[in-house]
Amino acid sequence: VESRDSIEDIWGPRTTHAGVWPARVDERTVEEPERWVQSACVFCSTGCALDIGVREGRVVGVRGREVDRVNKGRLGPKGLYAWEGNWTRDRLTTPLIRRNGKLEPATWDEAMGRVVEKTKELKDRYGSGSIGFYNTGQLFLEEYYTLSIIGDAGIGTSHMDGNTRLCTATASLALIESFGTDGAPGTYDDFDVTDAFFLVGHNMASTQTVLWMRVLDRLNGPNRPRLVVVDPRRTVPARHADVHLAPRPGTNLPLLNALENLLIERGWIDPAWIDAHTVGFDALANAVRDWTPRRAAETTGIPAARIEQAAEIIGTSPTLVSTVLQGVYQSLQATASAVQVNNLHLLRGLIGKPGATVFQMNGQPTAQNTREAGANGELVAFRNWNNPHHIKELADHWNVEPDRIPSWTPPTHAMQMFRYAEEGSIRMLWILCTNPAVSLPELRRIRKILASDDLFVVVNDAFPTETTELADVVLPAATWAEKTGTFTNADRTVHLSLKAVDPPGEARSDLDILLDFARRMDFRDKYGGPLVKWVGPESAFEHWKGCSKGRPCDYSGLSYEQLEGGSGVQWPVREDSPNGTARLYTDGVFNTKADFCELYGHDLMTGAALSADEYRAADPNGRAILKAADWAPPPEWPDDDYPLMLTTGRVVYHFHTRTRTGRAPELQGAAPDVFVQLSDQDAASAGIADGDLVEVRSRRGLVVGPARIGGIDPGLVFIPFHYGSWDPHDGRREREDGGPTAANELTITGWDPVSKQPWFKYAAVAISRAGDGAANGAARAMNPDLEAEARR
Ligand SMILES: Nc1nc2c(c(=O)[nH]1)N[C@H]1C(S)=C(S)[C@@H](COP(=O)(O)OP(=O)(O)OC[C@H]3O[C@@H](n4cnc5c(=O)[nH]c(N)nc54)[C@H](O)[C@@H]3O)O[C@H]1N2
Ligand SMILES: Nc1nc2c(c(=O)[nH]1)N[C@H]1C(S)=C(S)[C@@H](COP(=O)(O)OP(=O)(O)OC[C@H]3O[C@@H](n4cnc5c(=O)[nH]c(N)nc54)[C@H](O)[C@@H]3O)O[C@H]1N2
Ligand code: SF4
Ligand SMILES: [Mo]
Repeated sequence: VESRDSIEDIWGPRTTHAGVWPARVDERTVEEPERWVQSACVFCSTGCALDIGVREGRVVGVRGREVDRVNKGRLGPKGLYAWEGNWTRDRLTTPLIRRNGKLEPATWDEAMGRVVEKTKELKDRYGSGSIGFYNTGQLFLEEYYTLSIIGDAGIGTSHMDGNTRLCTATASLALIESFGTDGAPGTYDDFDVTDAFFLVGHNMASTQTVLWMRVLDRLNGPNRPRLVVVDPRRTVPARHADVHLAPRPGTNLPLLNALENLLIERGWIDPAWIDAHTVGFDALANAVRDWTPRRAAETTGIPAARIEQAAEIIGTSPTLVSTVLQGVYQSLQATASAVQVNNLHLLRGLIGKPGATVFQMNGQPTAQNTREAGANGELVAFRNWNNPHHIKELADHWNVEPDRIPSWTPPTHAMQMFRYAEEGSIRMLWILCTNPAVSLPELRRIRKILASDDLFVVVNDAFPTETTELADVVLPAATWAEKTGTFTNADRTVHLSLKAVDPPGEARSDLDILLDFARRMDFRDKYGGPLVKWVGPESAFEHWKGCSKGRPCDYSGLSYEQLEGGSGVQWPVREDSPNGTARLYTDGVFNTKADFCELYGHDLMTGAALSADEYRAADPNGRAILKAADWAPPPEWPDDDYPLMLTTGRVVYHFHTRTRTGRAPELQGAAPDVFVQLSDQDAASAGIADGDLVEVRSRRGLVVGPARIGGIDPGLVFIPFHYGSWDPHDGRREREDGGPTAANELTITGWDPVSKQPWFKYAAVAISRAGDGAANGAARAMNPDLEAEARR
């Protein structure tokens, strides 16, 4: 059964409305299911609820959950098709250990024995600081929580971070800098009633397809909201926009400063609200004063009149929903820019009210939980590692002495962890559920670090990847549908995902692997009992509830039982609010009290951290913080050798490094190959025709792929980052033409000073023609997303 073809028609038929989004159930099964098992989709942070169809112990389909508040039954292409990639023959089914240079099958006892032996040896000889954990935004809450207690109170290392550093570190920091703690202020229901959308560096049509359906239903329905889109490419949202602002990559900040300036100058602000609920207005007004539309136009390349049009919509719309994503987070001055979008809302008092909020959006399905559970380089449950009371509280909950929880230095961010590994002070890196040999910047360097004999690399993954190939021990992971746990989407909705089938071979859930590790390491609490007191997902969740109690991400009133059957529930869920909380900050009181906040904040220009004393001296005490920043020139500017700018991102049909979507036949068929998107002018001056092979070079490496001409401004090149060296579809290691295809061969080792998120969206490159298009059998449409839209 296929309720619709989501490859051809990505978003499906419209369901317009006058305030309440109707249901539409999308379903796809390849055989008739015997039973349906409740879950949610793990292919983006939208967090669509679905049921898994099971027959004879196999997954045979999915169906959107009509009762769920997030998607009301809808699913997009990845939701409907990607699950098929999970159960291919090449799943990892036994542990592997590297012997004489080769990965060979081993028993769990041997593999875990090796990991434990190495951990103990390094801890004894070099201390806890020789061990690092690099995790993900794709495990379950219970798994992150277990990882956190092991890293913090078990090993005692501050080297733990998630790939959320590449993804939503800026989202979390932008929320903390403005509102005091992490946590999305609004709810998706705001989409149904808002008067305007402002999408900043967010290609929602391709990356959160179901959320885009929700926008489309408004754009095509009564009371059409206005749409402003900031993206250097003519993406699908850009084509629907009332105003499309196409900045030069890396110039979000001057644009946003100019918008703030216009709001203030034209009086499109709410002085009484600003006065009652914020601090920092005067400094902000001062900082943006010189950013006239004309000056911003020079820096960004956007016509001044268009900036004024956008300001008028943003400044006068009665309500506004803004979304911010990788075009900001992975670009220059990431946190500084993301915070300016918060400021636009604060200037108008448009937050905590129906239809009025800012989404510092998430990307990965469970990125929120990495952050909540503190597996991302922050402290558990949005506690402040720099606040001794918070450390004490956590230590009490874990039955350990406070000094066992590392808080003598800031947690090490991922890019720094790889640096320490390069320098040799980190000697063991445990990588869980991420594929850094494709997803980190400057891959030649990353491969060298991971391949080094001085670094012991453990990798938990479900598939062989570019990263497992470089590991010393590979642990085969059970994945979605093969394990139970909870996860939380970008509007704080918690879903329960139940085990539907057994994992293949000897694969085990990451939770079981971590619990086994803790047992073998014999971690103890201060009374001599086991440090990790839970034995499975539900008991982990019960323990987490107590840990989160009283914090913003309060789960204390929630249970597995409550999550079964109906809709997901938005945290905080306290005993007195068992149905959860739609909006935060409805009373205009924010989480900025010095005793409560998650960090004391940073200087947005330099990243310098404020001390506790500095923060307390001017305790915002519940008011939101308006923070300003000025434009800083980019680290690398096009020159004669590298005259173009590269930006990277996604296409609708693939998820990241394609370990699953590359194995799902329909998705791989729809977007089989990397491409290099170029403007007509740049292609013509390099003598490149559509489909010709293009060589793209940066100071760090090279990529070869077919040209796709159009939809982008001159001077800019776009490459999707999905295509690593290993083609999961047919197991090829190399392209037929022999060229590397991973965009990250080209990107820079550099990061935002505040969030430490790397600059994936900015590098200087040169292009040249590398061969005839006809030689490339895979030549496809320029941009699969736009093509599908054109077909409708
Ligand atoms: N199909 C699909 N969906 C996904 C994913 C996937 O891999 N595939 N991954 C999920 C994850 S983890 C994430 S983080 C999200 C990411 O979702 P998005 O952020 O929407 O995706 P990207 O394509 O990385 O980047 C968005 C846009 O930023 C623009 N951009 C580049 N440079 C700049 C700039 O300087 N300024 C501005 N304003 N824009 C710029 C690019 O042209 C691009 O269209 O998607 C999630 N959903
Ligand atoms: N150039 C460029 N680079 C980027 C980006 C960009 O826009 N441009 N975006 C960045 C962003 S936002 C992100 S989120 C990252 C994503 O980068 P990665 O996290 O490296 O990408 P994935 O392919 O999602 O890797 C997840 C891995 O986990 C495995 N896996 C799946 N389920 C399980 C499980 O249950 N347990 C375990 N142990 N493993 C499992 C998968 O097989 C896969 O190998 O890429 C970043 N890199
Ligand atoms: S929008 Fe995201 S969560 Fe929803 S079906 Fe698509 S990939 Fe899955
Ligand atoms: Mo991401």
